Amino acid sequence: MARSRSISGSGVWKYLNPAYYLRRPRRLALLFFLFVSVSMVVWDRMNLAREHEVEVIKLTEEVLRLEQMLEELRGVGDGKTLMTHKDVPEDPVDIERRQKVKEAMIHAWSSYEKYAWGKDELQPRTKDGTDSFGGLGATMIDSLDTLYIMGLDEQFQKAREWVATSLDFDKDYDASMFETTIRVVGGLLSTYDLSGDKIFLEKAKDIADRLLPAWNTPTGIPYNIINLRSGSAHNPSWAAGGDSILADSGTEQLEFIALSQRTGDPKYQQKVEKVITELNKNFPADGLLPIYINPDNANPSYSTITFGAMGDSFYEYLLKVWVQGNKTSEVKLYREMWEKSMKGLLSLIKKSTPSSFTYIQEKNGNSYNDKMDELACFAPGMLALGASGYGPDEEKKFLTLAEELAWTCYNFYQSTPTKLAGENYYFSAGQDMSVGTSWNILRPETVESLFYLWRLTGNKTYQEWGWNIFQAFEKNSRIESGYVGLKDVNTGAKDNKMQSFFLAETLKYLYLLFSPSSVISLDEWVFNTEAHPLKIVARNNDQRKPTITLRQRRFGGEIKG
Ligand code: DMJ
Repeated sequence: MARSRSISGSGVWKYLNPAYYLRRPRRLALLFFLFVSVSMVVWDRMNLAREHEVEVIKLTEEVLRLEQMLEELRGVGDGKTLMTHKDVPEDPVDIERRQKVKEAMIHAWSSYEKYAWGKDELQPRTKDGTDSFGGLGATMIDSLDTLYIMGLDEQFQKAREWVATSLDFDKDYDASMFETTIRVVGGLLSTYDLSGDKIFLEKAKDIADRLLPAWNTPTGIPYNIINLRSGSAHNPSWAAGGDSILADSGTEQLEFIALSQRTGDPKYQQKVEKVITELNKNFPADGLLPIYINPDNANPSYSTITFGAMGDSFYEYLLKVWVQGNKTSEVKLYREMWEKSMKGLLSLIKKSTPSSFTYIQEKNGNSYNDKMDELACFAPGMLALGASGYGPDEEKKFLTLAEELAWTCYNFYQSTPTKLAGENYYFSAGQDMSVGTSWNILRPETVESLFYLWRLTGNKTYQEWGWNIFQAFEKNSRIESGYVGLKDVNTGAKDNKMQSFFLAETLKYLYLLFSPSSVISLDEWVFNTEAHPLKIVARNNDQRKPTITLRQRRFGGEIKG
């Protein structure tokens, strides 16, 4: 009993009593010494851990740099180097940033591979996939050429196997012919042009043949929805009066002309060119068409005129078919129509107050709407690409306009707390821009324009802007299982979708923004609206023989021009 009292009573508790130590200075000194030693050890460990973290980051960067050097050496082995065409050595900052973008692609792709393999799109937060395009492997096909261009050989081969063995278009599914064309036909044709592998051409032909009945209308202006198995076609029920949508009907020309060139079968080209000749019959002097067109008589309905949703890529393709056709007399009509539309675009240009941001209005009848979609931010790139076809004065004017619009689009990003752009913006007197619909779904249009402006002006500012946007995606949209959009760019609240165009377009344009201009040179390639590069081929009236000579190249690192 006496022993137990001494442990629970004065025996242990006395050591916690300060008076005990005041009476024993030696013990106090010992205790102080112990406290200082332990603190120093803890502090030392924490410092060491921090130093290790820094070391690991440095090593990761070093690994990326060495990988890059290895790829350059492989390039030398192939008789190519990563020098630009002007033989200027690459800026090391570009190399580092390109690697960072490549790493982002690896993260996006491996998340898709892990959680949504073969599905149309990854839902990163629920870690599963969804078939938003009828189960056509949209992300797989949209990513093929990006993987190829970035030199991600293993990933590319695995995706190629899936295309060869599991991709099946025989589906009782009402597909959007626009989305199917730009993502699937475009993605497959681009990968065929890059790799020379015939499987991609066969698959492109298979899906294009299933889409062809959509053009069987009285005018040849297509219905926008088609059943992939039965070929029965119609327009979406929500479109005004059963009309066809302008962008959906005028954004198949590049892909179907390319398919005719590569197969030697003219039927694809004939269908899509008929649409343009039909629209040209009553093409207005300002080249601006409303977003709804009647497929029975080709009359435009009273509806919005816009360079944003549902109008945008019609104008883009007028220019790009001219580029694809080598800018020859055979494609003169496309350039003429495009130049008319650019007159119309000029009539929609306005400046905000107080900061003088240049923007493109929308129009309905005689009334103008001070609203601009982020989707319309493809326009600076288009203007820069088309400027060189004008004489010197017009060229300068359109290039200046492109640069001004790019500044506005960049500010769509810079003006929000997350530094990511909302879906559209309103302009009001004295207040410049304000976000309308506030989501961001990882769209590419602004970085697409920055890519064109960088390539065509050489101004490094556009690289800086692109890098800032990339960092905002990394900060807000990257999660452990992929990349997500934002429900609201003001709060940063996340959605649950990794859009396939993030891998097809956003990351590809960012990667090319930091690559030499000989990589997918704009003199040799034309990008479809989903960023799938198609090789520019001499146009030949005799479509019986393919006129394309493909570069068959073994895989050996990143593509180098
Ligand atoms: C893509 O599918 C294409 O760029 C299309 O032209 C517009 N919408 C998305 C990206 O925002």
